[in-house]
Amino acid sequence: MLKSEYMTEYSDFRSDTVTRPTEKMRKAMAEAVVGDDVLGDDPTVQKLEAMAAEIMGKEAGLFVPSGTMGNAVCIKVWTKELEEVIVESRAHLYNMESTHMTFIARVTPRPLPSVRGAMDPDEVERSIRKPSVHIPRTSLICVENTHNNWSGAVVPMENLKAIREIADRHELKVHFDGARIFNASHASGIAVKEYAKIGNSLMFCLSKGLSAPVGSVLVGPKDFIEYARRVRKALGGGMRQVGILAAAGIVALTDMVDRLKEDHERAKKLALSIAELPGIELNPEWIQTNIIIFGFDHPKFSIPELLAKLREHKILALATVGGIRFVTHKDVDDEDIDRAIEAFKKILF
Ligand code: TLP
Repeated sequence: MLKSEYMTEYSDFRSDTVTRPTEKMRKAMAEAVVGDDVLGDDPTVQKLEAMAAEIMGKEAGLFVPSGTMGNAVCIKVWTKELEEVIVESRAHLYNMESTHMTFIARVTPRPLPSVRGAMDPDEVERSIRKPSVHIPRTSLICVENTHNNWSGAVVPMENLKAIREIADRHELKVHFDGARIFNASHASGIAVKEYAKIGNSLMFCLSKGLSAPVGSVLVGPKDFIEYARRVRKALGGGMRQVGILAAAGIVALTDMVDRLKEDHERAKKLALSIAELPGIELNPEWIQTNIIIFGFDHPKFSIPELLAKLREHKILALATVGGIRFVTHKDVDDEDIDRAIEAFKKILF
């Protein structure tokens, strides 16, 4: 454990965003060759962007400070005012990104229900607006995989392909929120490149399970990325010697992808161990990746009370859409899982 790390007495299941950079990342950051990236001079950023584009099978990449900015930039590039975006009703970019769809892109969302993140393709097609002076024009469909607020569900490829076909038939764009696309790929065995084909653009995060300290990457066609670069600048996301951060991102893509399966195994173990406890509403079969969300209905404790009790046992988790969320990641190991299971048992029995 590095001296600069803190809160290590807690088992922190709040998010995979809490992961600290590895020692190899810190070393790569210290040694990174950097330049002014706004002037196009940072070779480490360029290396990361090219690497991301190659991995995802797209023409170009763009390093952005956060997943939220990445999604905001993509929606802004693909849409214009008086347009509408079809989005799954629990999607992160619709619910948890401070309304950038209306605030920045100035378009309206059209939220649709789903079965664990998979929207009904017929309903997607029916929701595409017919041209009229009275109503917005549909221009974009957004998909998310894995689906955070559906407990890290892997949205089936057939469903994504059906949505892509509809988009093609109606000449619409698709933006793919792939914040945790590597988790989806591990769980399904489908290559990230195959998922990336669904989206005209895809955003993925380096700072979640992949453990980089900061950053996400957009990938897409060259002209899209050129315009996205201008939008990023307009939003204040032009960063200077940012190769320092990109260096950690390169280590994330090189070293941290394969270990995600450990996070999935630990999440499954935790889910199976707590599913039967009093008050917990959880189907462990739904846990496919590193996110566990469960409902909680107990005669003695509310959700905030359970979270406070868990905290007394040095276990951190968060309340979210649909209940309580536990996320597994590099910085929780088997001992942390056992500690969480013990704490649940002590509190709920
Ligand atoms: N998710 C975070 C929080 O915002 C809730 C988390 O802890 O899970 N897309 C998806 C699917 C996400 O889960 C997130 C972050 C984002 C986009 C935004 O990424 P950041 O946090 O880098 O802006």
